[in-house]
Amino acid sequence: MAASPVRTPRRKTLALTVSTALLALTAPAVTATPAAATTTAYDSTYYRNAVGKTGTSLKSALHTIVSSQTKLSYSALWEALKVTDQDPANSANVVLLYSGKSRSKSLNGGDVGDWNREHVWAISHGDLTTSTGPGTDLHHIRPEDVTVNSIRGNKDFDEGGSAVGGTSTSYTDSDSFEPRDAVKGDVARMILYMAVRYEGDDAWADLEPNDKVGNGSNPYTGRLSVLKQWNEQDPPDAFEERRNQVIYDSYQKNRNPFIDHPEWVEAIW
Ligand SMILES: [Ca+2]
Ligand SMILES: [Ca+2]
Repeated sequence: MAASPVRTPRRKTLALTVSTALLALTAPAVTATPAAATTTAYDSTYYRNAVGKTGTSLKSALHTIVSSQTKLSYSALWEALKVTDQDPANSANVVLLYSGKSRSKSLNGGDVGDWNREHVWAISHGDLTTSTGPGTDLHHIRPEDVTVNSIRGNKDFDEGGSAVGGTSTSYTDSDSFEPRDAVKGDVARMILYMAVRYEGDDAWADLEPNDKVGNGSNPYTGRLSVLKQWNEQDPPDAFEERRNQVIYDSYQKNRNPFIDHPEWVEAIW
């Protein structure tokens, strides 16, 4: 990794604090703006048993909804990722999650310079394996440069560290990884999808977020307070929404509820 500036956590910037304070002088009860309530075309159909609920009742309803799905094999992920993560500006390429680079679809593999299958919920956190199940769930698997994927390893997500070689905007330190700003919310929504989808009522571990880093092989991923912040600062964009739709229409027949309704993150956690 090249020498690079060390970045310190910036969970709340001075600028935000000052501007909030100034706003407080001129307007009553101004607080950090949570993700706005949204309505989608699926509210009266796919989400009809979840709309209006909060807390564990919402989480339970969403678990039932998203658990009805088609499952892919590990090998089938290669071709699926070429569709779900296609570069909108170049249909011969995929966009790599953490580096943001556009790379030829044909460079899938395990050599330096290739892209491979990054498990955003790290395989070791709850022993996902690559058998059909959470370890092959397309909702949290993204193309990434082989070397960058290896640097992320099984680290939890948090802010801070040094710039990751091969990317200009992702950071890492000894126990955590910070994705580039444009995908911070994507990462948060993928982790929280996994928490709702996998509740320990099948052959797999009950996956849950917590507010720690260094979770190792435990079925947890952190840091929840940071993921919640990322969900708000990076709302779903056209790329993420298209991806959710393609997975629903063409592969798994289930949706990531937090892409459709980012405000459900706060409603549950
Ligand atoms: Ca994003
Ligand atoms: Ca769970």
